[in-house]
Amino acid sequence: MTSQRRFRIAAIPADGVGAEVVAAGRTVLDALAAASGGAFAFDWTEFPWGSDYYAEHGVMMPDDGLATLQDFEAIYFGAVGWPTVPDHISLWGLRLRICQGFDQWANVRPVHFLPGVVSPLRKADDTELDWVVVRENSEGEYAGLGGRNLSARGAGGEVAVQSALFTEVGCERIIRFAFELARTRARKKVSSVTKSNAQQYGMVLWDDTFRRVASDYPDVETESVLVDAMSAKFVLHPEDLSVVVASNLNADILSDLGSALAGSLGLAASANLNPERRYPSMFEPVHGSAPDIAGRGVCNPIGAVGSAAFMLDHLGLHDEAARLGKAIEATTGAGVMTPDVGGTATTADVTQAIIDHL
Ligand code: GGG
Repeated sequence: MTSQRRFRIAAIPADGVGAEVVAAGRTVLDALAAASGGAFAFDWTEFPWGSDYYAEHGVMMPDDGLATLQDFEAIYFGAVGWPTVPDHISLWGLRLRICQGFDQWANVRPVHFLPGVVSPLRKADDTELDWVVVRENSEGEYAGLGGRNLSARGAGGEVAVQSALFTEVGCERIIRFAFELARTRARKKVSSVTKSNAQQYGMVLWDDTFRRVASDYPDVETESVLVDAMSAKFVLHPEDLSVVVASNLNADILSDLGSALAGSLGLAASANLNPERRYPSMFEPVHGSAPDIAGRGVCNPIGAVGSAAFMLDHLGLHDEAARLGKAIEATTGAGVMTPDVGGTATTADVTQAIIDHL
């Protein structure tokens, strides 16, 4: 008799639609586990951290939160941000604290075009569009360096400095990650994105590191593109993209653009990886907490369910991850879609349809 594999997963729905999409993802994963005939199961522990927790405790998560999470094999996250808490406090108090505390330095955000979804980019004669944004997730513009001089407050003379941190180690590891990923793809190409004409220190270090690392991958095509030009390329020549690697801020913006071009932010999945596996990795939809539709049962669960497929891959359940990816495609292909992508289905309808297609 083979023994059952049990995976300890920390669920952090956090704010707004986070609760709805994490519930959807958990339902789908539990259905997959049930269909495995007992081969594997998930042991979920849910943490009530987020903006409501902040209202009660004055912090987004407890001081020993990272120590608590360290014992889990993965973290399944919803979304952070709510109008009652300043965005920089909620983001730094939860999502960035986990990403940086657990050195989840690689944030993988595919731009995936699903069957049946109307996209501003897809034309009738299009070849497959499909690329991945690889986001440096530990430093760059989100290093949290800087300060505000409040001494002149009220007189219109306040000064704030926000620095970006670029280390050669940080640049090299994310660029190598992008090259390794490119080698697994049909189109072996890495596009590196900076604004090094204007940001002449950190981003020139990034460009220099990119050139040096690229010489180890002669089988992979390369290009270095400024972020403004890359934004235009996303819209005008997406067929020329495969792996796009960029700093924390640039990739954050580009991945939202990519998700919108693929049809909706609600579709986009992501993985925050600690590739060395010293710490748990975290899987979350790209979208935020969407206060305008939270609690109405109409948010799109596909970004979160796609992130659950990433988590399955990370846990070694590769066949199940592929099966879940196909079930998502079958669901949108059959026209079962939430209003953000032109459908009339509810979150629960889409979740059930994915389960039915497993
Ligand atoms: N699920 C992703 C999420 O909650 N995003 C909210 C947000 O503000 N993110 C900023 C970031 O990705 O750094």
